[in-house]
Amino acid sequence: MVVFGFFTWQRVMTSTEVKGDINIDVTGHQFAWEIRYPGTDGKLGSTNFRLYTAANKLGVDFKDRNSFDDLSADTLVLPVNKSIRINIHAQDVIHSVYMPHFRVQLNAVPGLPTFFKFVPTITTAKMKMITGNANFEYLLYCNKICGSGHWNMQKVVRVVSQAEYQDWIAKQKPYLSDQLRKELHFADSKPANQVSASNRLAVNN
Ligand SMILES: [Cu+2]
Repeated sequence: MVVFGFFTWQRVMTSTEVKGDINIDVTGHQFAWEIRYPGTDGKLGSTNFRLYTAANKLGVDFKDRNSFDDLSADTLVLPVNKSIRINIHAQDVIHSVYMPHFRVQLNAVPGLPTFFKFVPTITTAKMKMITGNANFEYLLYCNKICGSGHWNMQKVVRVVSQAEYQDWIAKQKPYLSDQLRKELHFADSKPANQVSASNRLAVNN
């Protein structure tokens, strides 16, 4: 059973059918999920737990240029029929990403990033019609009893059309907040995209 299980798991996890058009980081900590989307480059910047501060909760490394346009989101919004790759991280204890409607559940283990790829095929709006429940929402829970605030680890997951997704993503806040910019001693008056790459590295060093 272990051998069959191993090969089945390998097949699921290395499947090329689901490419992962959109890479999203979901990080669990006591007691919330943090969601990070890539910016227009489609790439998430790397992270390093040593860089963790109050303003840089995920320890995003700004020596990696891919980090500069990353976005912070409060809701997991997914375009319908696109392949999604959820990168799963934990910062303190073991949490578990659990999205029952999508049959997705995977542990979030500190120091051991995992991922799951899937394609949402039914929008939230359509599910409202199918279920006859005008308040229907897909949800992301934590499925590990990870502490006293465990019950609070819940996020809304919204599956929308491509157009709605574009609209939504354009409104999300940059992960590189004003506070974080100050912490990293980036030039206060200029947005990151106007600071040259060499400057960015220089001020970061
Ligand atoms: Cu948890």
